[in-house]
Amino acid sequence: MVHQACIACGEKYDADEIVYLCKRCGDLLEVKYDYDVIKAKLEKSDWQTMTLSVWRYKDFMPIRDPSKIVSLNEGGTGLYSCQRLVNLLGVGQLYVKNEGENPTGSFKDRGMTLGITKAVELNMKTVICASTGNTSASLAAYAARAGLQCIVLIPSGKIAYGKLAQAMVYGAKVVQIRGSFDQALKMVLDLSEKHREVYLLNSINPYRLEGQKSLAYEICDQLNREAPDRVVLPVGNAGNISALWKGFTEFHKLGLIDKLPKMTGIQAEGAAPIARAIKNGSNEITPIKQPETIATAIRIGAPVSWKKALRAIRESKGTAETVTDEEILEAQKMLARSEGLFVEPASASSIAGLKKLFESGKIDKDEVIVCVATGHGLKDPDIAIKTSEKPFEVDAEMESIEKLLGLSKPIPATVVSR
Ligand code: AN7
Repeated sequence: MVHQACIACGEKYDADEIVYLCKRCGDLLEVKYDYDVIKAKLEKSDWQTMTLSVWRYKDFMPIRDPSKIVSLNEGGTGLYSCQRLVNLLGVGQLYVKNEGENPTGSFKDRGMTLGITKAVELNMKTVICASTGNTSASLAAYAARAGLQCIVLIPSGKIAYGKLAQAMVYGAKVVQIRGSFDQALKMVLDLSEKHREVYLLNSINPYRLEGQKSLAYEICDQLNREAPDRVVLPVGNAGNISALWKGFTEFHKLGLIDKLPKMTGIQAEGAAPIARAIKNGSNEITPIKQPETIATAIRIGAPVSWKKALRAIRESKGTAETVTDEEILEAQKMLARSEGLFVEPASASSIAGLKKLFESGKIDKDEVIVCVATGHGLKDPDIAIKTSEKPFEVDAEMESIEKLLGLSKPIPATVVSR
């Protein structure tokens, strides 16, 4: 039977109980399955012939009625082999999973298609989240798709414009909090516990992570049913690294892959409580009061899923690293210019972290690595414009353009070779 359980004390909760933290000990919950039941379902299922998408994996998901799924065609994103980047970095083998291809431009859509489907199953009419941007954009879209009211709390003045535009145009009630993301998250949690008619869809809600685990399944399927040696991804609130690890371990338990990847989390230097705990060998994190980074998506000082993330990193024998804003911006350009993949700064931190870990000898040359590019570059156009060369401006005359391009001496047509 599908149910929810506390990750610390094991207390069980019904799959349909609306509960965000364990009532006994206050820790996080996770969704639990009987894997023999899933195995039996898979034997009768046509999932392996379906196109790659979140819902190819519906037999692995905690939903009752597939006809009620709220979808915008999420998942099925490209896994790009990046040879030019390999040459630049010197690493063995590298793929980038481009989550910017999702309907609202980030991996959050994987969690929201499931989270909103669950909200509809539970007959909820209003959904809420706190967000550094992408969660709010995604929730607003899926709420609109399902006809639900949506409220989003964002730290005022500190989210990327593309994301704000999305939340606004999808019709969410957008509330800017004069404070940090961490304060906004505390507020939506308290609010949804007090007002039970408001359903919380931050990643503290374990159903969100069930959707996001599909990212791990897809990576394995795209690598012909094999896990990579290592997965490198940005860590903010730490839901995604927890979700991916759950996905990989489930595929492993079900006998679909025979090894597990090393989970490698990257944080921005000014917002790195998890990376610090890993480096210090600590079992706790020390929250950061005023997190700072240009990668606003991961400007988070008190990651809610820290305990799940530390477990994922340690159980998988992975690691964590911090990167500076400068390194993030350099990686963003490098990925765009070497592979044609334009990702937002938070996403580029995975490339920056990979570079750093490889250069310091912490990643081996023979590893097959997947970097998760979590969100599209157009989410934050201001940064890209600020850090790139300015466009040239000339008069609308052939001569001016030729001069600018250094094309002043025409080559006779006959000697132009192809
Ligand atoms: C592009 O939107 O937390 O470690 O509120 O937007 O699962 O939090 C965004 C997070 C990485 C970190 N990359 O993922 C939010 C929010 C991008 C992101 C992360 C986020 P988690």
